[in-house]
Amino acid sequence: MINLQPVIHRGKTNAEGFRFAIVASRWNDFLTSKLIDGAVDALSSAGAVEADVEIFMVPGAFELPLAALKAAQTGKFDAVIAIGVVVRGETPHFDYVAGEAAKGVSSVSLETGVPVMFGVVTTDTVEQAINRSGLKAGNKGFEAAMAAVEVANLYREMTATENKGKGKAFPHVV
Ligand code: INI
Repeated sequence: MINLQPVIHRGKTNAEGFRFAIVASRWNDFLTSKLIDGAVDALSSAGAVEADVEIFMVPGAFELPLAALKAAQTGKFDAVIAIGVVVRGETPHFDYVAGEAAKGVSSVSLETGVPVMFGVVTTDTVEQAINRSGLKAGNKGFEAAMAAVEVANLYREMTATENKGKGKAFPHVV
C-alpha cells in the first residue's frame, strides 16, 4: 500500500501578468502566419493582453535560435514561442535546418532559463504541414503557446518556492 502522496505542481493556464515573445520565420509564410495566428489566439484566450505579446520575424527556421536567444536576453519575457515550418520534400538540407532549429531552441532555454517553446512544424510533405497549421491535426502554434503559458506559470511558482526561507524576496510573485 502506498501512503505517500507527493505534491503535484501543474502550471495554470492563465496568461495574465506574463509576457511572451513569438519568434517566427517567414519561410512557408502561408503556413507560419496561421501558426502565429494560432499562438496569438491561445495567448489571448488565456488572458494575455496586447502589450504583453511581441512578434519578431526572421527569414527561416535556421534563424530562430538566435532570435529566441536575443528575446530571452532582454529579460522582458516569461516565455518565448518559436514558430516555423520545415518540409523535408522542399530542401535537401532539411535535417540541418530542422535539427539546428530544434537543438538551438532547446539550448537557448537551458542557457538562459527562459522557456522557449518549439512551435516548429517539421514534416515530409506540404500537406502534412498544412494539416498541422490549423486544419486536421490542430495548430502547432496554438499548442506551443498554451505550453508556454503552462510552463511560465509553473516556473514562476517554482522560483518562488526555491527562494522561500532563504531570506530572498519573491521576485516573480506579483
Ligand atoms: N527554412 C524554413 O524555415 N523552412 C524550410 O523548409 C526551409 N527550406 O526548405 O530550405 C528553410 N530554409 C531557409 C533557412 O531556414 C535559412 O533561412 C537560410 O538557410 C539562411 O540562413
